[in-house]
Amino acid sequence: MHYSKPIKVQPVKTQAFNDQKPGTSGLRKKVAQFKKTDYLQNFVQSIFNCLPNLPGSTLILGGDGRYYNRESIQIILRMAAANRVGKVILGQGGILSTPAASHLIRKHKALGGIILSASHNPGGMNGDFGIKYNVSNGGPAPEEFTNAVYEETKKITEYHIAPIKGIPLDLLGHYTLEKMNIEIINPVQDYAELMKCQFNFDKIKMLINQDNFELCFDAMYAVTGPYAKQILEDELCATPGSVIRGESLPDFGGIHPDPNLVHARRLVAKMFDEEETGSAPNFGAASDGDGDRNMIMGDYFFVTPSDSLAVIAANAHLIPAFKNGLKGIGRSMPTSQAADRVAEKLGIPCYETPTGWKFFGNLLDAGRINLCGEESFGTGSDHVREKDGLWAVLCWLNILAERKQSVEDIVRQHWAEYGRNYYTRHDYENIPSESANKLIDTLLANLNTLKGKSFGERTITIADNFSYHDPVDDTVSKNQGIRILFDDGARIIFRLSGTGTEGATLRLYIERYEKDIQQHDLDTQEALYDLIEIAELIANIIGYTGMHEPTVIT
Ligand code: VG1
Ligand code: CO
Repeated sequence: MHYSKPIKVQPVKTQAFNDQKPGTSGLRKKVAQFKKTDYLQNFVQSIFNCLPNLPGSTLILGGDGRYYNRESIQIILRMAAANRVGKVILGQGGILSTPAASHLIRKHKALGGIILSASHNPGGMNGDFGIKYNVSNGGPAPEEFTNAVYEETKKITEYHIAPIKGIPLDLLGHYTLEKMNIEIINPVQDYAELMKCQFNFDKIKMLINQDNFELCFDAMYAVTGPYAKQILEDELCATPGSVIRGESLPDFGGIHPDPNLVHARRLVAKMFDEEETGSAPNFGAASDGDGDRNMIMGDYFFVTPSDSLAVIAANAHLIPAFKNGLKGIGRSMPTSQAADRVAEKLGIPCYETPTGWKFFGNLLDAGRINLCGEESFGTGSDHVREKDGLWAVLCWLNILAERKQSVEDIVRQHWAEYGRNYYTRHDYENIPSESANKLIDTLLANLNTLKGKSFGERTITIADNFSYHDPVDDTVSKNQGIRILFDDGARIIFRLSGTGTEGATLRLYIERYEKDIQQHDLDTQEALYDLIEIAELIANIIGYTGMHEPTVIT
């Protein structure tokens, strides 16, 4: 491992922590943990120790603005200076959405970037904080790198930090810290420019400005507020106030900045006209803490993220971003197979990767895919190497502008053509880790006995622990979730979350395909009821968790 020579500063002695293993998307812990003496410093130095080309390099730095963002930025700047980084490009106020940071890394051909975020996890003094490193393609560091960082955190004995005062984070311009240059930039500008090249802004503007078109974007008091206001309200001329909860607050106003039907309550109430005003907006969307997730809604209608991916794929020819056609689609393993059907019809490949955006990076870089998504409200393309909330919203607006139909009509026609993949995810949050591990271990031990078992008219054809072989670099990632596949295409998947900070979260993903158009109007939970029961029979969730209901259903 390479250690960059510090500038004339005495290194600070430190004790290693044993809990700095990055999860699905970087290191996430309670704020209190991150505030422990040297906790952040150890992790940052461990990243730096794994970067042989650090001296003289350019790094991008910013976060979602949550509590502890500003303090962390000052610490990281001083450490970067002491580790002889050449230049840091920083979002004003320490702000950068995750997709904006990804874009800046690519635009400036930076060595990489440090993003401070715990994404959809709650913020504030008692909430969560997080940090992750993105590599030079703009994407999350691959497992090989995060594993190396983890190894480093376990043996670190010292770190380097320049003994200098903080710099003003709110003033645009150029600064110097020791010999390191710092450029503070407008966090929205470059991203907004990128969006203009991806979509037909003129057509979207015409749509948005029709008298009978109303739009509502819920920024959930998180990072996308300023991005959405500039792009949707200032540039696309949506009525001021179309962006709700648009101020970025360090505690996200006390809410859980997770764009789903449970947490984006304000948007859901509007879209289902719960106040009985007589009409709901025609298009609704929400994003998460760091701006990489999206939820899409029509009036009185919710689009599942898996369907959203499939609809975008089927309509890609209408979107300038895909003017050269779709090369291939990527979806995470638990994401529904709706996109596979579109890929099949288009005659392009569909890749199934483990959960987490880092697994799409190689496929995007190699030009094998240019559209990808996850069931967890994540959609993106090769314009950056992260999922991108506002980008997905603009995809939908572009499709609506071209097709001149409602969101619901577009989705229903999609089902009519391709069939409907009924899909749900049940989360059991905050289970004692021991119980969650027992549940998974027992399931794993019983996998061999499941193949061939029949439940009603269905028979299990495959029961395994998903392992991914990356076709680009041949790396193998094991233990990526338990799959129970049935002969009719239905699936039950179990995995433990890798982003939580308290206890364990069990995710149960359930899907079945319905070709018959007469059966496309069922309630999702009812449509999947028998599979939900089979999942309980197979895994004894109630027995292990003591929970009779999931905490969140999406
Ligand atoms: C969750 C989602 C996963 C997503 C990850 C990061 O991970 O399920 O699809 O990539 O969050 O998204 P897990 O391990 O908790 O299931 V974000 O917006 O939190 O960066
Ligand atoms: Co996120």
